[in-house]
Amino acid sequence: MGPPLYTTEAGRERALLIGVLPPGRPAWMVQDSLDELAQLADTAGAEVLERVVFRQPAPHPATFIGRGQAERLVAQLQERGANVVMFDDDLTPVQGRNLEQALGLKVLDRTQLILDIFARHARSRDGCLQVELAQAEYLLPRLRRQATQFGQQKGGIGLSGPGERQIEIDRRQLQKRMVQIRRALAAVGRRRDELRHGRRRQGWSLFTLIGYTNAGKSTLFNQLTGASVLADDQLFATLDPTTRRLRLPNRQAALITDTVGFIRKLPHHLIDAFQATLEEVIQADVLVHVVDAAHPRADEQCAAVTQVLIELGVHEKPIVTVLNKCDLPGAAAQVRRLAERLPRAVAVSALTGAGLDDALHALADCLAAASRQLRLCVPLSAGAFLAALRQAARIHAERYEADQAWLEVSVPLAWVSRCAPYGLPEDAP
Ligand SMILES: Nc1nc2c(ncn2[C@@H]2O[C@H](COP(=O)(O)OP(=O)(O)OP(=O)(O)O)[C@@H](O)[C@H]2O)c(=O)[nH]1
Ligand SMILES: [Mg+2]
Repeated sequence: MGPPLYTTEAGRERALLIGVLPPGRPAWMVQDSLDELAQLADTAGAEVLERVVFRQPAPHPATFIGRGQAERLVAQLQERGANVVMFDDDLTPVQGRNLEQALGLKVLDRTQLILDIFARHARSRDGCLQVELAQAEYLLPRLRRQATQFGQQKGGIGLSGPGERQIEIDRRQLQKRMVQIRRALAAVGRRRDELRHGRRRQGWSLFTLIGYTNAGKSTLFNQLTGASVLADDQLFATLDPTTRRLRLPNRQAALITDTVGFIRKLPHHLIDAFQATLEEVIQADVLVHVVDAAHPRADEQCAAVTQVLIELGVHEKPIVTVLNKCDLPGAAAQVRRLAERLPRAVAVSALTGAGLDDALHALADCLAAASRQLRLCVPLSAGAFLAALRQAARIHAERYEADQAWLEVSVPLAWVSRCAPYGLPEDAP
């Protein structure tokens, strides 16, 4: 792939963070969101100099903050020696352009910051392509702003001139590139589909880890599977889904997938860009919701995750809640409260390993609840089927005769159709 379309310069940015608080709302709401923005800025390599909160009822359509506020901000920026301003909310292309002109330096919004982190963390070809597409979608309506930044001042608003023609060419190049990326991603998607169908044919059950970014999904994944996926105190350390085998306490073999984390105010086209993660979520037999139980805003984070699940139409899937980071002070009180209102909650520390056995039992129980009990009569000549069945199913009873086996099993829902030829009449659908 080509160079990233848009990146910020790491390490050299000195940032002022801007949040907006509507009157009547408690101050913690914006502070909390700014905490997260500061963490995003830090992950992107910027130094946070100061936070500024403006109180105003609604964003100004042209400049987001009021003109008077913008003027005061210029003075503050100069005083602090900032070279970038980061807004906690998304800016329209017009607001971004006007603000850059009014403030005289680089203006980023939350989406740009997240995109930048995604660009830094993407490793697989698939992940890189998806980030590039999300960047292009973000950039397209903002090309004029980019072009003026690069000194093509002639094509002002509503004028046509050499600058404007340049923008047209850039736009066409960008659109061409987007078509190429979509084509490449479709091919990758087909390959993933084949892989998944292969897994399904073999009857593997799938657990998919989901949760707010930094909740400890990768740490838990590594503990459960012995993998060594990067787990880091950064937001969006994981971008590419990874799948490994998982052995449950009842010896049933299953698969578990680690995925990209969710975050509040995640713009929709960014979610769409992470097709691979979405597919893993949609295909899962059981979702494993990992929660940072020591986080002061654990409730809001859970709500944000639930909201994404609703948007994806998968909130009715079987779900196990893993209340993580129980080794940290402050977790205990929250665990009790969260456990009361979240489905099938278990408390663990993925770091120390405490509670992991309970978690595995909870996964097995949930899968069992998501499976069907069948009575089968299988000819011994179907040896391959029997061997695969033993891997995928829980066997409650079995009896062998000269040329056939009688079995009572629990199979994942994905296995029901595969077992149909051997089902005894009362199990027939
Ligand atoms: N104290 C403590 N820290 C933990 C625990 N689990 C994870 N962490 C830490 O939390 C941070 C984030 O962990 P990750 O496993 O990378 O979290 P993630 O959910 O995969 O994060 P993203 O991939 O960025 O969305 C790391 O610094 C981990 O060491 C835990 O049980 N206790
Ligand atoms: Mg991770």
